[in-house]
Amino acid sequence: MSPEILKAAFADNLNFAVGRPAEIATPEDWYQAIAFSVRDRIMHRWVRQFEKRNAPDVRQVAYLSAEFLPGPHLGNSLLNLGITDNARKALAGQDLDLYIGLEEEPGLGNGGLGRLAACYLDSLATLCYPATGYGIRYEFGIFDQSIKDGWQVEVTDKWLLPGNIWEIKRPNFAQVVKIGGHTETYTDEHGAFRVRWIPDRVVVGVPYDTPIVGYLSDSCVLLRLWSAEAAQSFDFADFNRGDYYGAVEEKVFSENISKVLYPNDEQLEGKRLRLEQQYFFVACSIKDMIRLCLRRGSTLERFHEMFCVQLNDTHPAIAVAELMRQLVDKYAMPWERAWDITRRTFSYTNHTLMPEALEKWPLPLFGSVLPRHLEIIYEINRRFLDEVRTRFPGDEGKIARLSIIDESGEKYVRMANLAMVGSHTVNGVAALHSELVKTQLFPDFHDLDPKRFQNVTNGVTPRRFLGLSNPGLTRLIDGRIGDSWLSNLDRLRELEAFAGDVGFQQDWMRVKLENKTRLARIIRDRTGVVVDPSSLFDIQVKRIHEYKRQHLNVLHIITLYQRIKHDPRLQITPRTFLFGGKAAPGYFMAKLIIKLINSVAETVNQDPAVRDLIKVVFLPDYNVKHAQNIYPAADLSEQISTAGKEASGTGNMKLSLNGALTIGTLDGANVEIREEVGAENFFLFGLTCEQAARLRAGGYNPGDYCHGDPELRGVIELIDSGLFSHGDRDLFRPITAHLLERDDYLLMADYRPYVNCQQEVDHAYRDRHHWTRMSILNVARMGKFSSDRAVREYADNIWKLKPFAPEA
Ligand code: CBF
Repeated sequence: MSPEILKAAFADNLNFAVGRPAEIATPEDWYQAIAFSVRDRIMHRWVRQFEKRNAPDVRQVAYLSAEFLPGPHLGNSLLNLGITDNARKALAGQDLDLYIGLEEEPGLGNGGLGRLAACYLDSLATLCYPATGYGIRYEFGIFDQSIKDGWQVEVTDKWLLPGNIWEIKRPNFAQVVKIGGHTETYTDEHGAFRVRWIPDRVVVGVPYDTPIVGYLSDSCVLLRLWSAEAAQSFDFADFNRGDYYGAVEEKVFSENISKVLYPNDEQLEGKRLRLEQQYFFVACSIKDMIRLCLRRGSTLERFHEMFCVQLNDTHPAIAVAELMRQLVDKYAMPWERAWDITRRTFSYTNHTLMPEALEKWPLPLFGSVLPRHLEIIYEINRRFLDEVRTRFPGDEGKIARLSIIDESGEKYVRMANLAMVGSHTVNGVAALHSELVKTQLFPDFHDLDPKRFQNVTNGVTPRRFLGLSNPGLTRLIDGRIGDSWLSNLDRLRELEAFAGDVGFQQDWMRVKLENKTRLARIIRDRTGVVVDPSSLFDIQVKRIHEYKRQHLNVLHIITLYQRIKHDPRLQITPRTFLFGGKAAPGYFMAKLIIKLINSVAETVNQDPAVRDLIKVVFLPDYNVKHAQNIYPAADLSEQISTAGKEASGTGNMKLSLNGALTIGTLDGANVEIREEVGAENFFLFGLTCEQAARLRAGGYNPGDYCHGDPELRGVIELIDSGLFSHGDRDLFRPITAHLLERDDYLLMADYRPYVNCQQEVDHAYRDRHHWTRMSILNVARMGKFSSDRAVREYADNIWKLKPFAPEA
């Protein structure tokens, strides 16, 4: 698409869609005009695909996810359409990057899980698979984080305030969803015994569609997000009686369902509204699939041939019971046939081993929201446990563990068990995690049917996380190996040949320094802290969680601080420690860790004795947009979770893809990253998963580690002395007391190996050529971690899905 055509499109949209003459147009107006022009080109592709998608033999994947975290659309869509350069030319001197930077991102997810879903949509589109992502159009996404006096303050997200150009409302495909009430039996016209659900209330789900364009592929997939509206938003009867508030109450009540994203990452929020949200989007999505199936002239007997449905964690697991309800209650299908179709339709991805994230709903709550589903779940469970009994007669322990209903005390519905029973395949998200899913999480299900278990190691899209966010490195790589690697990441291997080339290394260092200089400017503008771009950028960006161990990183910083204070002539590699991440608003320890980071930053950054050898920064409001500026600038990637706790991680992949070296434990996908990049290019430390288990089993006493290590003891004492808290000796006591008394995440045991490993990092960074060689090799060997590879594995091994043939 030539610059002239784009120029005309921008001018047209500025006039006709935005309604502003160029002479008075603001940057926001220009952003809109460009975005409309780009959307037109995406819609054009979407419309052209209509026939293909609706052909009777096309099977598609429905990716059900309560979270999607796509990041801003404009820059990525320009890249995927291959028109960024021409758009720049069309703007003749205006700053395209400024306009791109104005876009609010849809923060419709908490972290890794939602971002993974967005990477998979990018790859599904790029690889031309027929696919729809179904989710919730939260009016308020993840909160914006600001820092006041070192503490996290949550500010309501308002992503929809400036309007959202990328979505199209489709009221004609709205769905009605029942909630609450009771069930009753009746006999139908054929004399058959049937059940119907009489709800307390109904809400309407209205879909908003965002087409996601693939990279240079002519293909699009759909992101369909449901928004809740009242069935009848204005009750005239109430209004006429003079009850104005009553008249709008129903509207407010219904709309609450899609109002706000629960801001908990890997923590169960057992609230009624959360269950309603889950059911709401699942019910709308299943009905939408049934509609599409019938519209294409198929019977529901073939539902599973037209749709495979991926459950992104247990949040959408109620879909199993909902499809059964539709097939049996509404379409009068015999139970056995409906169950066969259901089992062939669903597959389930587990994303966590954290017990607090495994969803279970108190039975009374569940029954009051979804009375019919509870009956269906009981019936699924009865039939399932009958089978188990014939295989394992008399093993009541096994039966209790496999049951969808937890009856060990107060009764619960276990959503993971429902997902397991209702799916043909379950997968973990990294090799180690998939093993632990078999051996720790679902050993009884594994005994029952080992063939059902698979691994699909996560992947990330190289388009957004290298092509878009790191144009300098992209150009450098293009210059050596051509540009097709963005759609075939294995081609990065060809860079290995240049890893020792001094000229190439110098260019590589130059690009890294430019990226660090840019980030240093952002840090200064957003926090006031001045950092030196030539220092080692040591980066830990992710949700704040005790198992991710941001506080282990802090213990290392305080160790260095202590060493510098004890020895004023000490020489260490100058470092900038950068943290970013949000804490769940109700997670006290996580919020205290943020306060600790900021308090240590305040003390260390201002102490002249430190001679600027270390700087500590907490960059507020970590999100996709900010991440894109951070990854390219990283020298060191902190992946230091307690082994066996991080399912996979994906930030680890994005940082390595941008040339950062990893310091990490053998946890999640770190294991595979290390295998790929080579042990010699990875800083490994800490307990393995088995060692951690043995240590706990043998009676772990964290205090012993502290007492046996004077340096560690000094660090803990320094925190307790009030030095970082203006003399308040109690402020951080919950952290230090937990470390000394319980230390669930084994920081004390891993402290010394971590600090020693950091010393190796310090030495390695002094040899810049060797470091750069390692950095090049990290990038060269990241091919495996493309989301294209992951999506192909899902398509081939789980969904049995074929891509569309490329356009002639
Ligand atoms: O699989 C994607 C990511 O999901 C999580 O973020 C999650 O929410 N369960 C995990 O914590 C990550 O390890 C994982 O990479």
